[in-house]
Amino acid sequence: MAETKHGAGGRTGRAHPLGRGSAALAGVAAVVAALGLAELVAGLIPAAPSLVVAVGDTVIDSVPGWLEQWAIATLGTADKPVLIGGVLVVSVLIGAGLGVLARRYVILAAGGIALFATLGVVAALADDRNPVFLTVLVGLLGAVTGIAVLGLLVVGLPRRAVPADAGRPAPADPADPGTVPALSPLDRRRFLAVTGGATVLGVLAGIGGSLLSGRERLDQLRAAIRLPVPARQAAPVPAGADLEIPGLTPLFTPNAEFYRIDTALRVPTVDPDGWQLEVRGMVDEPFTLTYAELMELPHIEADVTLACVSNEVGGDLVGNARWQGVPLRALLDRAGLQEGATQLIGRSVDGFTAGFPVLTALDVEEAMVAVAMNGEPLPAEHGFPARLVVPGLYGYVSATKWLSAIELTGWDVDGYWIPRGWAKEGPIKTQARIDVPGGAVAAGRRPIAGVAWAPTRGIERVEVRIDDGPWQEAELAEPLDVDCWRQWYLPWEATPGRHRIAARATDGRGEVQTDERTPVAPDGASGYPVIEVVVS
Ligand SMILES: Nc1nc2c(c(=O)[nH]1)N[C@H]1C(S)=C(S)[C@@H](COP(=O)(O)O)O[C@H]1N2
Ligand SMILES: [Mo]
Repeated sequence: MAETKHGAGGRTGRAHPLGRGSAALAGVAAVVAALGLAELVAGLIPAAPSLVVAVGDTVIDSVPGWLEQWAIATLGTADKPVLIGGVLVVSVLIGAGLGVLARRYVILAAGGIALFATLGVVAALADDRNPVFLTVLVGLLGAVTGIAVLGLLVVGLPRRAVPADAGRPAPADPADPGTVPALSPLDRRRFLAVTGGATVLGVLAGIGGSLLSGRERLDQLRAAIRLPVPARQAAPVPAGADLEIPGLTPLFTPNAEFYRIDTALRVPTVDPDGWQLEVRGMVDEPFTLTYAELMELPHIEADVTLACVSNEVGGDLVGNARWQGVPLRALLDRAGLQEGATQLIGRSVDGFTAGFPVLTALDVEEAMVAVAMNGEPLPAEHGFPARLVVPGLYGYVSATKWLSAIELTGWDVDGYWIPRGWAKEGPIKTQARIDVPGGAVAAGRRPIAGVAWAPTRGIERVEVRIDDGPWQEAELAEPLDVDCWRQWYLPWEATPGRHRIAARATDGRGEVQTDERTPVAPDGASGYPVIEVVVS
């Protein structure tokens, strides 16, 4: 218990119980906790600014032009994370310095934290879109948190609040009769716990806050967008296209339930105002479109079922939506294809690429740069502000989200997944899926129902086999479009016992889906879907 004898550190004139290294750690913990809390509040309250981003913006605005150009040229799209990282590193170093300072001059160190927060507030207020009250609130919360953590770690707790060691009463301090403010430093174990805890919580709060704030802002932007009326609208949905059988997949998959597959660790949040789509490569006239320009071109609407090559037989990595956007053919006509331009590569803001035959883009009228999904601007997860949708091709070769460029190349260039062992070409295989009944049911009349898809070819027939019985033809829902899945059902008199139900689809060209079972790699799973049903 030697530490407690020192009372409030420097006051006694003896060496401070915290070493320089520990004090520096305490300062880092204080700054990380302060920044983390400030970021979290900024993320939770949409109008509240991120002070870290504000400081970063100020740095961009104040560095000389040549330095900024150099940063963009050498770092590319990584410039922003690098800048934010730089602000954080400097902050942590300042924290360490303030921690060491606090061993002797705790009030000065607290003032340093307050000054540090003030700088953030001043930087944010330089942007007059940031409301004064919320900006000051964020700064204040950060400063109070930082000072509290630093004070706790460097000065300690009020003596009474320090629990006695292992039940023994804390020994009285002869130098401290109890009339002076009684503070005592934390023991080593508590010091480490508080330092580590504040740092970890600060980091988590900061990550959470920055994730939230990006999304908040994006959702505000999306909500403000007005979609143009398409020049060519999708055909009205015929009565009877959706059988509305309980448990059966609806004809249109709501956006919130649409499967999501991508390599992005964090959903890219792309501001449409700064976004551009480049059409380049083997074309006569490369050009660039802003979001506003893309919205002014004639739009089409198309109902298209999208499927992932990783979808297992019977799996749910497939969905159907009404897409709106600009047909690829119009963009290619404008650019003028050069000889040898056999592949269209979609490039994403996050570096992802996917390529498919140019002929597909020319032949399939509904292949488009989509800006809307089921009547609203693309959700962030599904590629806002723009993505490719190409009927008939698996997403990994075609459906680039957060699209930044359309590149015309020869066939030798490979998209992201090709060197990773997936097939160069990815036409969607004809598939059926059984949705109902699921698992166990009571005996009686039960529909067997599901969906089947063969985008660009359509579905002509679905057959069902129960146990070792004959293939029976299912009823089909009214067709919506050859690019969409089609619902089907078969009335069934379920008898007690265990049953195996299989299904198979025939596409619009009369080809029955293959019975041959293949895994998803390299070009998509095949084989009939089979379910087991227990009837009681
Ligand atoms: N930028 C980007 N786009 C991408 C991907 C990706 O990883 N990154 N994955 C593709 C794959 S494999 C599929 S199946 C579809 C899925 O689209 P969804 O998430 O909107 O359903 O997006 C495609 N577009
Ligand atoms: Mo996929």
